[in-house]
Amino acid sequence: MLVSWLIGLVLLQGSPSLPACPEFEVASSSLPERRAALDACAAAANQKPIDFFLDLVSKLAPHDSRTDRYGAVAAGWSAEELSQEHICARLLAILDEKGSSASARVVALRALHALPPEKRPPSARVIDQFSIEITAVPAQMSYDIKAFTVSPGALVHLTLHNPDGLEHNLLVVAPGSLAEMGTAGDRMGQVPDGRAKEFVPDSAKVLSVMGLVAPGKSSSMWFVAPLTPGTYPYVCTYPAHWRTMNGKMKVAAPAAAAAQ
Ligand SMILES: [Cu+2]
Repeated sequence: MLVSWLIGLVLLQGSPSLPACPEFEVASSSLPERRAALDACAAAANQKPIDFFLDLVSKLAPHDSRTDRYGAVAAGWSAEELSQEHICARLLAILDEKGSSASARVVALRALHALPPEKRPPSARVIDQFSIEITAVPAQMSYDIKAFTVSPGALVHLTLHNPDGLEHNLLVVAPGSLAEMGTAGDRMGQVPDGRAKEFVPDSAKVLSVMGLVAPGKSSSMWFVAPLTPGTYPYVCTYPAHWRTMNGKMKVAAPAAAAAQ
């Protein structure tokens, strides 16, 4: 524990604007282990754990692979701490800030969602959460669900089950960009680091990312639905899969969704 304190202290002193907490980032850590590491790093930085945590959150890159783990930590925080006025203000700033990454926004929204509605700031009192499970149909190169509808800005929890014999991923992409992102995935099959990048194109048109799911496994991701209504394709960009392995996420206000 002392070592992790010292590492955190050294790293913090080396780059005061960029908090770091190596023990917190260990992928295999359990939630209690993660919280203990975070508490130690925050103490070393002379900060309250939740403030230290929000500093880390604000640094999350778009489609950061740690997003779900950060979100689980956020959702596990006590209502007393999360509902403090300055914490709510910070969470709302991360949500609203144009410069915040998609990953930072989803962690902030999960923290607000963890609060009972009456303890949320008024502008976040109603948070629409939508859960969906999609299965890769064995030997069909397709998802079992071809379309679903969410409301703008909803907190979405999407699980992908893969009982197929091949790996698959699932990306939510910008309206009209299915073929462009699909062919970009195809090209990644021909470059050395394509697989290391899990065939995820480096493009602003990629809105949400679930990396490769191995045969027989399931994985899930959280994301915030776009605010702009429209039809957002979801697609597997493993080379040669995209033409049949895709679907449509419709973003529509609740009244419009009910009328569909
Ligand atoms: Cu696939």
